[in-house]
Amino acid sequence: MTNQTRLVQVRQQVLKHNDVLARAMRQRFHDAGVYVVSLVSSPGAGKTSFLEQVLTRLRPRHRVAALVGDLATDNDAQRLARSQAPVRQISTGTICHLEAQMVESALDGWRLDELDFLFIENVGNLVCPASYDLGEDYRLVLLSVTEGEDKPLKYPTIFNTADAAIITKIDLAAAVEFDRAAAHRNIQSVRPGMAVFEISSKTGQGMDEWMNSLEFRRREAKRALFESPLKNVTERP
Ligand SMILES: Nc1nc2c(ncn2[C@@H]2O[C@H](COP(=O)(O)OP(=O)(O)OP(=O)(O)O)[C@@H](O)[C@H]2O)c(=O)[nH]1
Ligand SMILES: [Mg+2]
Repeated sequence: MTNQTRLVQVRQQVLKHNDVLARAMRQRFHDAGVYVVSLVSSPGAGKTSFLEQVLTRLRPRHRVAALVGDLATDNDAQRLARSQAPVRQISTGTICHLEAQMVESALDGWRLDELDFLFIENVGNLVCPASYDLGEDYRLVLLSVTEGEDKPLKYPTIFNTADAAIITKIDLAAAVEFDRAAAHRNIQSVRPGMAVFEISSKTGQGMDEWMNSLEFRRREAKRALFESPLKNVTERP
């Protein structure tokens, strides 16, 4: 057996182990009635800024909490905690993505049945997080206008594993000559029919529409579980 073959086998075992745990966690989330949303993007695309807005807007009406992953620092957890929601930082050290096991450990001691929404901000990376199911109901991929319209074409896997895309920093679109039509075309060519939202965490543009869509999705997910509980456990493609 070559070293290459062994490496591939170990990687497959790690991914399989992650999938099994993620599946169990998805069931646990559904049983507790908490709707779980994860966020993936390149570093600095605006995940934490967006989540600060989302947590602050949801808090008056819903019970919300967040986990946030980074290689180092608890900067993002401190920022998110300003919303008054419970927040925990996951420090991954040298690992470029979150894994189901890390999420499970970070949830230790939290009563999931006392939450309506749990948000998980992944490590900023457009490659590694794509392979790791975290048991979430809804995965968002964020793309900022400053990154270039071609990112969906260059990193198709992360767009393929997400349920919706958010174009962030739309307030900067004109300054960086963002080609809106090209960005939408590229997203749709990778993932036809994908829902796409344009938002600015600075001005609030597009936030109302996105919040309405999130609440609608949660209601629909609850209704689907109620009508067909056997469909409870699903896997991320
Ligand atoms: N103009 C503008 N700037 C933004 C917006 N959203 C985020 N930023 C800025 O972009 C930078 C990165 O934002 P973060 O929210 O930290 O991005 P992130 O994706 O959480 O970054 P990592 O967790 O390090 O991957 C910060 O300087 C933000 O102030 C936006 O909507 N408009
Ligand atoms: Mg962040």
